[in-house]
Amino acid sequence: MADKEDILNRLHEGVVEREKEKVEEAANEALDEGVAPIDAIMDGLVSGMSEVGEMYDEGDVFVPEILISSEALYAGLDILKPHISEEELEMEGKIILGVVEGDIHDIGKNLVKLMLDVQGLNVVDLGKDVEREKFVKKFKEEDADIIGLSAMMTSTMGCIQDISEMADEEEEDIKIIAGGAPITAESAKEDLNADAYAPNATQAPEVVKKLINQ
Ligand code: B1M
Repeated sequence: MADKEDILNRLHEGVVEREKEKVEEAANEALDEGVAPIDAIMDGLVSGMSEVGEMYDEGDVFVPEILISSEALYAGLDILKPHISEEELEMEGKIILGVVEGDIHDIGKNLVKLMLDVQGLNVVDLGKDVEREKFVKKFKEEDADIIGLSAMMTSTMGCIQDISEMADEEEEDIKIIAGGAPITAESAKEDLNADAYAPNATQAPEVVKKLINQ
């Protein structure tokens, strides 16, 4: 019988080594052995993808390898996601979520979506490379509570400030949470004029909850 650490390691390695079947096998084993799906996702799959990110930065892997790693990650997610406990559904509210214009990095946003989804929040996912104007427009159409913006490049994070300015022009108080690798808590508030920031998908639900209740 495999222990939790061994299963998490295999999920991590499967993503790093781009072995979809290894990930699928370990994900099924995680369910059989009672490993919490959220732990398997965050401490196995996401931790593996973080290592792939570092390898890319070091020039050890390139774009095609990254895409195969992310396919392995999604294969694991497909198995684990339906088993996340219903008891975790404790949030109320609606968020308009998307990756900003010019940016197609959506793995992080999809994980944030997953974490909000499983806690019961109504997530309207606009996808990636979303035109600036669309966020506020959808917010009004959907009568949402907040907007969530993800940006992964220094060249695209400025969109958050543009969207925030558009939100300020509206009569109602539109709150924005921002996240993504080049953003810090400080830059989110001071440079991009966001109301809140979450460093990762695990912490996002708590920050979103606070923002909705403000
Ligand atoms: Co690109 N890429 N990429 N890339 N890519 C980065 C981001 C880069 C840092 C790599 C590098 O050069 N070192 C760099 C940006 C440099 C910069 O501006 N600072 C870069 C570049 C330059 C590019 C291209 C321009 C390359 C090229 O074509 N020359 C191109 C851009 C295309 C475009 O967007 N227009 C490009 C393309 C790609 C791929 C398509 C190959 C692929 C994306 C696949 C996809 O997402 N579907 C890709 C990838 C995978 C990466 C790296 C390797 C990994 C990103 C990732 O998925 N991380 C990345 C290097 C790195 O990060 N070390 C890199 C794993 C993910 C789980 O983490 O996305 O940070 P992350 O999300 C976290 C948190 O940030 C947070 O929670 C998430 C989960 O915990 N978070 C939020 C994210 N959004 C949030 C929102 C919130 C709250 C928290 O509230 C709303």
